[in-house]
Formats: sequence, structure tokens, C-alpha cells
Amino acid sequence: MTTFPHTIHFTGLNTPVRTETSIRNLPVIGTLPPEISGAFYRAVPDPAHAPMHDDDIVLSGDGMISRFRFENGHVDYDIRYVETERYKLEQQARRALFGRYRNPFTDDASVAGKDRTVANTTPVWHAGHLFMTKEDGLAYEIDPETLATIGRFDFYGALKSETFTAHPRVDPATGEMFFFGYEASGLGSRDIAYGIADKTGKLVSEQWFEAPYCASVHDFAITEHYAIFPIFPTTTDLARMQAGGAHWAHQQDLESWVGIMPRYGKVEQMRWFKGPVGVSAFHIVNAFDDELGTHLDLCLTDTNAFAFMREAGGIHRQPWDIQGALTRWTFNLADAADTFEERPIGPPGDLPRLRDADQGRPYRFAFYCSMNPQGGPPLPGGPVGAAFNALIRIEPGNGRVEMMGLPPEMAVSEPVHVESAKDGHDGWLLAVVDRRTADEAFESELWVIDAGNIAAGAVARVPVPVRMRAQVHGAWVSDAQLAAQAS
Ligand code: V55
Ligand code: FE
Repeated sequence: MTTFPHTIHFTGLNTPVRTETSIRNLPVIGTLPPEISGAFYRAVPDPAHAPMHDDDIVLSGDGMISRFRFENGHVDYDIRYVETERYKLEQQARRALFGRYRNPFTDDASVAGKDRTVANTTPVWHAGHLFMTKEDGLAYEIDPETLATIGRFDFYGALKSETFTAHPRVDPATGEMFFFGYEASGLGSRDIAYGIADKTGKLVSEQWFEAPYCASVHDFAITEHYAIFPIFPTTTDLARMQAGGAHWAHQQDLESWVGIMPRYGKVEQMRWFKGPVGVSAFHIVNAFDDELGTHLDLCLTDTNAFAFMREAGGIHRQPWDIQGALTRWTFNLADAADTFEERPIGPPGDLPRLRDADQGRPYRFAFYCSMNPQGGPPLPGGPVGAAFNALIRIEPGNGRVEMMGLPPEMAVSEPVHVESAKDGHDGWLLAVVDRRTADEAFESELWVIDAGNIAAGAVARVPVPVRMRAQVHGAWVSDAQLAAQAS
């Protein structure tokens, strides 16, 4: 098969681009704030080959590492494939050899036992190294300058877990990276590895614990004192996978759980709190401790946001019928009860972004993607098939919500936050904005937005003269961070 299926996963903003390119000196409309100097790395799934199965999905797409480089008032653009073992095997064969999403029982026999990950979810910067991550395997290290793939990263042989999350958390004060890997000992296992790498990148701790059931665990959180593992009822079944079926199926009647342990403690100290049935969250904005307790702010929905995970569980709901809110769960760890409090703190949405310096701390503001009530029907594209068309700024301390709502036929990807050196300035956001110009024609721009005044829209726009496929997550790496890597 050499043609792509005509499904939401391969059309609209999800149309495969499959092009590695480098463009210097992109045009700039407006004025770039000179203090924005560094690299905006983006993870873009883009299938190099037509899939083996017509029901394949965006999340299977080969990872591409993309970069907007801001330097002396110029902006450069590069995008390259992550040369995973899977990518190289398929390049050689000139066709897809790996089958359905996270189901090795559907692969071509020639690739049995090979690394299936596509490293397509989050660019991660830690201790002067750049990685591309996906939760089903280990990270791949990337050269931050050339974007060449260095190889699979196992902490220099030290990591025992077979997997590494796409959402590690870096403590801004200590420089440590806290992370986990689930299905740590293989498909369908309940083992979760909890790890800490010190500020030099050395693995200093890896402990394993068992989840209440084998769930899709996309994100976790740290505070200054705790590590927090939310478990939502999207579960796996080895027999179903062996029969060629889905890795994940959401279970609307099963309870959720939250495991909390001291972040430098022993996994035996984990306390499990019982959460609502059927709910789901992929991304956590932040967590922190204060005099009221330990707070977990998450993008919560009343079922799984991915249609393919709902449908495998026999749940048939239209996307617009899914309820959700930015939600705060508050735990009283001084109390012995296994319950917690819940309250909404913002409109529904996902893809949250926090100042790096606020990680695990009380925070004044954060951002995430949402839907503009005046934005018309969403553009087809992105991992769930409908692109966001609004950016939200939330101040959880006072409930203030601001929005950058896009007009119809436009979409916004997850932003990154760039710190400002000016006192009292909230910094800048960078985000890719797409516009549909004809039925299947799209144009993309990188927008620079004042983080303190998002409703004003872009202060500068950088049109990109090539097609761009929808991104998942991104990372901003400042010049200072890049320089530390070079030395
Ligand atoms: C997510 C993304 C993934 C994945 C599982 O954002 C979950 C959620 C891009 O790949 O494999
Ligand atoms: Fe994610």
C-alpha cells in the first residue's frame, strides 16, 4: 500500500508532509522582541510511509523534530525525522512494517522484537541534552544543533524501565528531572518506574511500584515535597492485543486513583486516593503545596478525549458532548482519609503550558488551548482530530480568564513560554497558528504573543513557506541553556 487512508488522521492539518527541510531567514511581520533568543523545538508526528492498516491513527506517525531558531532578529526553520530503529527499518524496506498503535502482534514478522517507538510526543531538554520522547519506549537523544538523531537513551545503561514518559518534570530550583515509565516491564504490566536524574543528567534513583490496574498514564506531577501519579480508567488487555485489537479501551464504570508519595521518599510510602469513575485527563497544568493542602490542577474530562480509546471501550459519544473543565483536586495529606476535594478553576481545554520557574510551586498564571465560542467549527487536525482555536490565560489565584479567540478557519497549537528579562513583564508565548485558505489548503505562521495580553493577538508573525503537519508538544530552550550545552 502506498496511499494514505482518507480519514481524519491523514487529511486536513493531519495530511502527511514527509519532508525534511531547512529554511533560513523567514519573513517577519511586525516586530520581534529582541529578548526572544533561543530555540523553539516541536514534536510533529508525520508518517514516513502509508500505514499497514487503514484504521491507523495520528499517534502512530513517525516523530519529526522541528525547530524555530531565533537569533539576532532572524528566525530559521528546520524539521527532520527522528531516526528511530523503527524509522530506519521501514526506510530500508520502503514500506510500513509496524502495525497498529502500540500492538506488536500486528507487525510484520521481520521486525519482531525491534523497538516500536516513534518518539513523536515531546521534545525534552535536560542537563544540556535534547530528547524526543514517547511513552511507549525510551527517549531518543537528538543533536540540538543539527537535529540529527544520536540514539536511544537509557541513562548510559542505568535505566531498567522499558519506557520513559513524554512528560517528565524538571524542578526549577534543583535542576533535577523527575520522571516515570509505565508498562515498565512490558506490555500490559502494572509496573510503574519512578525515576530521578540529577542536574547533570545522571540517574540517581529508580524505584518501581504497581498501579491499581494497567492504565494509560500520560502525565504526572511534582510539588516541592511530593510526586503525584493520577491513574485514569483507560486500560489494556493482553488477550485483546494478541487478537490484533486495541491497546487501550476506556472503562466508563471504573474508578480513577491518585498515588502520592514524598518525592524523595520510598515507593512503599505511596498513599492511594480514590477518584471519580470514568474520568480522564491527559495533561496536568501544575501541582503545589500550600497551607490548604496539596493541589493538582488538571485538564479533566468526563470520558477519554480520544475517540479510538472510547470506541474500543464501547463508549459512543460525540466530541461536542464531552464535558470537562480545568479542575483542582486538593488533598489533605495530614488526614488519613482516602478522599479529596474537587472544584473547577477554568474553562475546558488541554495542552497546558506553565512558566518553567513555576513548576511544582504556587503559580500566578498558566496557558492552555481551548475552543472559541465564536470560532466556528474546528479545523480537522491534531491528535484528537479537531484542532483548538483559542488560547486561554488563567490566573487560578483570582479566577481571571483571558482568551485569544481565533476567527473561523483557524487553529492554534500548544504554546511555549519565553521568560522576559523586564521586571513585571509576564514574558512571551510562541505558538503555531494555521489557517485554511481553500478546501484542503492550509497556511501556517508562528505567532509571538505578549503573555500578559494574549487577547491582543500576535505582536509579530512569522509565515512559514511550507506545509506544516499538526504538532503535539514543544519546548523552549534559551540561548543561555544552549550555550551551557555547548561548553
Ligand atoms: C498522547 C500523545 C501520544 C500518545 C499518547 O497527548 C497520548 C496524548 C503523540 O502520541 O502516543
Ligand atoms: Fe502530552
